Amino acid sequence: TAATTTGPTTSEAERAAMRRALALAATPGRLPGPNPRVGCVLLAPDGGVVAEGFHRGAGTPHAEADALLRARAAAGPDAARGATAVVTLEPCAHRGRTGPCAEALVEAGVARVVFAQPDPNPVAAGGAAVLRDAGIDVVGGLLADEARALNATWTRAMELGRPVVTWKVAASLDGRTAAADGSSRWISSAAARRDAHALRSAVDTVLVGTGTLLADDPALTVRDAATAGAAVSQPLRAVMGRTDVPASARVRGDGAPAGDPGWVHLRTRDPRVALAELWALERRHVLLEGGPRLAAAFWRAGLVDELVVYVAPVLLGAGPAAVADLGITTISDAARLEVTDVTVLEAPGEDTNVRLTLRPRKE
Ligand code: AOF
Ligand code: ZN
Repeated sequence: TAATTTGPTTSEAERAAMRRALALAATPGRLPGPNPRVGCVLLAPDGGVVAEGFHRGAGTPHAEADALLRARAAAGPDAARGATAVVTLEPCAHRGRTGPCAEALVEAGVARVVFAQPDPNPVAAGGAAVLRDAGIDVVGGLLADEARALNATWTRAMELGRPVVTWKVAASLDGRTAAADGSSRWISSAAARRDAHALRSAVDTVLVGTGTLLADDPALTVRDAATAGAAVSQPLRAVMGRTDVPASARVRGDGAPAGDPGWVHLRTRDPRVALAELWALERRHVLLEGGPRLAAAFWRAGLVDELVVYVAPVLLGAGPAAVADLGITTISDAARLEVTDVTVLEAPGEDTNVRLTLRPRKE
């Protein structure tokens, strides 16, 4: 893909503008939600910057629309005529909450569009063809890897057509998530629990089974993240299973923090059905937080994309395992994973915990 990031098809001014557009896209403080980070720079024919824009979150103008608005505010209705639009994502061809940007660029009279990542969202894709059909010069792929990295999980979800699934486990050295009597506070250290809350704030959905709900009554909110102090984004709380959720369950959100996105009960045991329902709610990244049967169902369905395991230097010898029966009876059938990161979590006065990040090996 390196071949598509440079070459004779773009100018130095366009490459510099794309780097600026990537930086704009990464501007902090955007709204939580289902949309990608996107930046846009409008260049005059002489290479000077006409206007810049970026997307602030679902329901607000797309990056291209934002840049066009600013150009017009600064220089009138014809501000973008003959300009080159440099965008980190292929302009959209659909009317969703806003858009379509490809048509807006045509109407604004831009002469050329340089974009980084082709839009992996089948609903919105096709903007490059719309622009070419209107006689606009279009180049795609400039710094595409950087643009993809900026929206790595979003891109993966779009390609999968379902939310990305991260399975989180907090366990003893012998892989148990609670003692024999069900008590589980506190296997992990405070540093590991803080880290796990930061993980929660990085996803848009936290999912547990009704078994875990009834056993632990988890609140599933972000309370203790490393980002404490700043506004923390709260995930949707999802419960999966046929059993009713008690009226008193904490997941319902009594005393939920500001910006609470609420909760949902998915009345199914089928992980595919659950993910389809979450996809319909525009969820892009689900954190599986228990219990062992839910984890086994997702694993057996091939629906775990990533694992994060907090290992505590604690032995229990009995108690529930992190995952239920996977149908494996002999070692040659063992599920084998690849470790992508090892982080030692240490804090004064507490036990050292280790965070392993893993992904399933592709067969
Ligand atoms: C964005 N921001 O700057 C661009 C996007 O339903 P909507 O209107 O929110 O559209 C979302 C889709 O539009 C998104 O998934 C992506 O495919 C496309 N382009 N989206 O949120 C932008 N340019
Ligand atoms: Zn758009």
